[in-house]
Amino acid sequence: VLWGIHMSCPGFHHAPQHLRCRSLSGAGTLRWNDYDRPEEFNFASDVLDHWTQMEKEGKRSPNPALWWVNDQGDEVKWSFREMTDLTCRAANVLTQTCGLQTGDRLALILPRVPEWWLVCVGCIRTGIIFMPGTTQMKAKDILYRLQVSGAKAIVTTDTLAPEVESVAPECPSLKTKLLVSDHSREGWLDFRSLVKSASPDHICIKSKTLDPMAIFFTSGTTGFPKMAKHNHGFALRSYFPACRKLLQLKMSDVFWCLSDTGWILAALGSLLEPWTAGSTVFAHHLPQFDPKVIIETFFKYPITQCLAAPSVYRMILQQNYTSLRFPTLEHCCTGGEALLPEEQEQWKRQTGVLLCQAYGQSETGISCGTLRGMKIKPGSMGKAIPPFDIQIIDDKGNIQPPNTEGNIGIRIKPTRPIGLFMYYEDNPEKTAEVECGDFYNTGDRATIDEEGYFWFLGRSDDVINASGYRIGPAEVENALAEHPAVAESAVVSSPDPVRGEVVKAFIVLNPEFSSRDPGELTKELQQHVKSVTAPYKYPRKVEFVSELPKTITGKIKRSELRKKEFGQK
Ligand code: BCO
Repeated sequence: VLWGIHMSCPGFHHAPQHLRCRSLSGAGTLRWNDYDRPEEFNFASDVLDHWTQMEKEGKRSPNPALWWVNDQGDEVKWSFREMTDLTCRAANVLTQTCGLQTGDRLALILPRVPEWWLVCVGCIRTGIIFMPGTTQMKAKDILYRLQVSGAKAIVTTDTLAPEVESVAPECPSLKTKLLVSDHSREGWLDFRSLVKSASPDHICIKSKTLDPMAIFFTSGTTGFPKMAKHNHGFALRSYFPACRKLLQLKMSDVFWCLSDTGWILAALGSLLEPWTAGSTVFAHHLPQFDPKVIIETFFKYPITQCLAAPSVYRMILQQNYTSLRFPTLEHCCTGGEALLPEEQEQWKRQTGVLLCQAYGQSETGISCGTLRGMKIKPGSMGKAIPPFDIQIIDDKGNIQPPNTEGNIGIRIKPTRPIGLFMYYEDNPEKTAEVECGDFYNTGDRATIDEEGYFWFLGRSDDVINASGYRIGPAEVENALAEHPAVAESAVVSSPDPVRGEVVKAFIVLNPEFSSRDPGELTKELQQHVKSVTAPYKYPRKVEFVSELPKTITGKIKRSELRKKEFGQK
C-alpha cells in the first residue's frame, strides 16, 4: 500500500528559514538566461522549493506536483510543499541513516513508484550522485554497474532484491541496501518507514553548477556501457528560456512522460522539465507496457502534454481505436529514435494534436527539437536548442554545408555548454574518442537544411537503436556466447514496422546443435538472453548462418550484415 494522498507532513508548518528559498524571483520570471553560467545551482533549492514557497503564498494553483496512479486504483497526489518535506526527509535518510556523503554514488533501480522522485531529489539536496537504471536489469548488469561505479548504496524493490543479493558479496564498496516495499527484508533498510520517521529539516547543499549530480549508463559499440556523468548544470539547462520553449509548460499543465525511470528522458520529462515550470508530473506505474492502458489513461485523466519514444505513439496508432480524440491533450513531443513523417501526420490526423520531434542522448539531454509553435517539417527533429551550438561535422570536426551528410556535433570549444555531460567517468580514452576538433561527436549521422532543421539518418557505428533503447551489439553477443549452442554471433540493427529497428542476431551454431529445430532453438536463445541481461536487448530476429563475413584480420563485418538488413549495397 502506498502512502495516501494526504500523507501528513509533521513539521512542515515550521519549515526552517532555508526552505524559504532564494531562487526564482517570481512565478514565471526567469532568473537565468540561455548562456548564463551561475556559480551555484541546485534544482531542489532553486526550483522545487521555489514552487513550495509559491504554494505557501497562494501564488500557485492547488494542482499537485506529483500525481501518481496505478492500475489497481491507487493514487498519490503530493503538493510541492509535500515534495519539499518528503525529499528533505529522504535527504536525511541518505545522509544520517545511511551515512552517505556528497560525491558518493547511489544506484537507483526503481520502477515508476513515488519513491523514485524522493530519492532523486534527496540525492540532489545532498550532492549524492544518483545513477538511474532500468528495472529490466539482471544480476550481471547490476554487478557491472555497482563495481564500475563503486556505488556505496542501492535503492530497489523486492523484485530485484534477490538479484542484488546474489552479486553484493562481489561489490566491496556497497554498504547500504535500501528497499522500497511494504515488507521488510533481512539485510535491507526499509526506505518507506525511514522516510516517515525522518526529520523534515534539512539544509540543502550549495552545489556548484559544475559539481556532479547524476550518472547515466550508455551503450557503445564495444565493451560495457559507459558512465556519462552530468553536473547540476544539466538541471539548470531545463530552466533556460530556449529550453522552456520546447514544451512551453505552464503551472496548469499535467505532463506525462512515459519513459522508464532508468533513462535520461525520464529525468528530464518526469522531473526536471515539468517541475521547472511548476507543472504537475503525471505518472502511471505501468509495470508492463500496454498501449490500451495508455489510451484509457489519456481519456481518464486531465493530461495536457505527453513525452514518449516514437514506438509508444506508433503502438497507440496501431490499436485501431474508433477515436483517439483525447479530451485534454494539447501537445505531444517525442525523442529517443527516428519517427517517420507519415507517423507524425497520422498522429495529428487521429488525435488532432501535434507531435513534435526532439533529439538527444544520455550524454546530451534534449539537444534539438521542434519547439512548440515553430514550423513543423515532418521527419525533421527540429533546430538546435541554445546554449548548444550544433553543426554537421566531418570526421575531423570541419563544419559541413547544408544538405551534406555528416556527424551531429555539439560545440565544446572554447566553452563546453551547460547541460552537456562532463565526461565518461574513469574513461579518458572514450571521452577523447568522442572529441572531434571543437565538437563533441554524437556518433549520429544527419543533415542540416538551410533553415537550420536537422534530419536524422542513423548511427555512424554499430550501436542499435531499438524502440528508443540504445543497445551495444557486444552486450547481446556476449550474452549469446554464454549459451552452449552458439559458436559465434554478430548482432546488428534490422528494420521493423512497430519498433523502428530491432536487434537481429546472425548465429553460427556449434555442430552438435545444427540438427535442432530452428524455431525452438530461436525461442530458447531469446529466452536465454532475456534471462542473463536486460530483456529489452534480446534479439527479436535470429538467423542461423554457416559463417559470418569477416575482414582478413578476422574482425566480423557487422556493417555488411546491417546494410543487407536495410537493403543497402
Ligand atoms: O516483446 P516481448 O514481450 O517478447 O518482451 C519484452 C517484455 O515483455 C520483456 N520483459 C520486460 N521486463 C521483463 C521482461 N522479460 C523478463 N523479465 C522482465 N523483468 O522483455 C522485452 C522488453 O522489451 P521492451 O521494453 O521494448 O518491450 P515493450 O514492453 O513492448 O515496450 C515497448 C516500449 C515502446 C514501451 C519500450 O520499448 C520503450 O519504453 N521504449 C522507449 C525507450 C526510451 O524511453 N528511450 C529513451 C532513452 S533516453 C534518450 O534516448 C535520450 C533522449 C534525450
